[in-house]
Amino acid sequence: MLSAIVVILSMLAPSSVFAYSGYGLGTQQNPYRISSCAQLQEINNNLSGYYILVSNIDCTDYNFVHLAASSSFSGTLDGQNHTIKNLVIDSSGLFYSTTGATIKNINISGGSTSSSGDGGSFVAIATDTIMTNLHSSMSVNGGISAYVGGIVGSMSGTSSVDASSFSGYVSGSAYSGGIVGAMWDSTTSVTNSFTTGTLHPNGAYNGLIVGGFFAGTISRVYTSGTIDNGATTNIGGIIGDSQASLSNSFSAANFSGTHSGNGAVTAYNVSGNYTNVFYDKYITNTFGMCNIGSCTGGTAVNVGNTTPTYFMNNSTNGPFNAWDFNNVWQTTASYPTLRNIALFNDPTSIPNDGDANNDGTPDSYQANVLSVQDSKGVWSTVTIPSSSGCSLGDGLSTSAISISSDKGYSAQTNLTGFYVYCPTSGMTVTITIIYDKQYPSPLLRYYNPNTGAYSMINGATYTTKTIGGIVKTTATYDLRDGDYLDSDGLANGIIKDPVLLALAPNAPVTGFSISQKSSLGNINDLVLIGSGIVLTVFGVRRLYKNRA
Ligand SMILES: [Ca+2]
Ligand SMILES: [Ca+2]
Repeated sequence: MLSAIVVILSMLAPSSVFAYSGYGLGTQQNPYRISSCAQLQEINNNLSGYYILVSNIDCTDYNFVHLAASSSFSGTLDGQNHTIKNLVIDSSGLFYSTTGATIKNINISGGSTSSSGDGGSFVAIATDTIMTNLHSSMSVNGGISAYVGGIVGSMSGTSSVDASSFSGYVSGSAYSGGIVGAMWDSTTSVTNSFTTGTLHPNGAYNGLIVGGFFAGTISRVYTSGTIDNGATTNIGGIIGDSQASLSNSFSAANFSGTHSGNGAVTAYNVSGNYTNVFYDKYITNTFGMCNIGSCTGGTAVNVGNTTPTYFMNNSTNGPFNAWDFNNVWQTTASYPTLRNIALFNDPTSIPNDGDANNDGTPDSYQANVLSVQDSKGVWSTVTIPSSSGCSLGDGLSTSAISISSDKGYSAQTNLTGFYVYCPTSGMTVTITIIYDKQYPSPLLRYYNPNTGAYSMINGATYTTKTIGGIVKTTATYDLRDGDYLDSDGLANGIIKDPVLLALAPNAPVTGFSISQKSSLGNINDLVLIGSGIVLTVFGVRRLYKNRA
């Protein structure tokens, strides 16, 4: 009897443990969708879940408490190239402890944390954790703590940092660094990463990439950052205490102020070895490659300021001959940068300078605002009330549907396919779509991808709004999860809605429609074909007019 009760309770447990405020089941297929600082904080409620950021997040005025304080995070946090702005964390970093976790594709802009032990923007203590495409300009104030890093404090097991950068401020005592405080195991690595930020050492054996390099691999890294406290000695441009392998890297560390007893590459070379390593002799204050211990395998360039641009706008000088400039790095007028950093930039073409719904907040910070450009070049901005708790996603490229013509109607736009993700099933959400110009007598049509049929959207209302000096048509209607406008037909928390704007029958034809069904799976493909037809028709008409 007792064992039966235990079995029943354990079956109930997974769904009753954590009621997430947004959409998601915490699986890779249905990850928890995070669009606010409060939801970021909710990671603490399920430390093995799969999480994604679905918009940028502004954490201004939110008192964030570091995650995974008492047990490790073992899940996945994928920022999907979104930024977390002004994240102020009580201590340690976003996560205190991670084991077997994956953290990727996140930019932390501004904000701060402090630590009284291991600390880092993302993780204080990382075990067997994969960290990729992470960037931070946070202030990580370790003060007199050891093992503080711009990205991560301590790394052990198979932990790795790849394709990441730090441009903030980090302070710590011994074994602190711009990317990592300390690397403990031979299976740890830091690759394809750089620092431009400031390291404020309050003790010895700090480096602008890694403080305590006790084991592991560092390759294809550089620093052009600043070490701003000359009162401490035994600071390295790249590494504080080196006991492992550094290759294909360079130091242009700026020792700001008066310094003595430091190393251009390494402070204390215990047993480190170096391959294809370079340092700017002039910028690094004419320090030797290492301060304590002998080291070989490094090349001094720009001696006496004779080649100040050796590392700039260049992809062939050593160590760049071992870097991937096709996929990972790109040259700039100055030092190289990572290609993935540009992925965090807002698209420049969103209407009204990125605030298409004209509420004063950049849409990139609003999961309830989504702009989609169809292949006619027409922008549709879908908005839902933020109070709904739902978030929007672009469904165009993932819908496996075919398109047929909307007979009797002339399409003014191509399909706008979007998904609404809601915290509970069966919700009704009010949709407002802002089109980028004014249309006379507009009608909103729903396309059913399952039957290929179009239908009128019942109860839709139309008005105009002037945004950025342009008069725009808007359409508003209610959408219920599982109802006739939801293409999946299920009350399941997701609403899939392909719609288009059309003119009534017999209205002047100013657009086009696709005249036959296709089995192609991607609307974009079809729409591109349609655009080609339109261009051809227009071209013929113009030619005809010119001749006439
Ligand atoms: Ca906005
Ligand atoms: Ca549904």
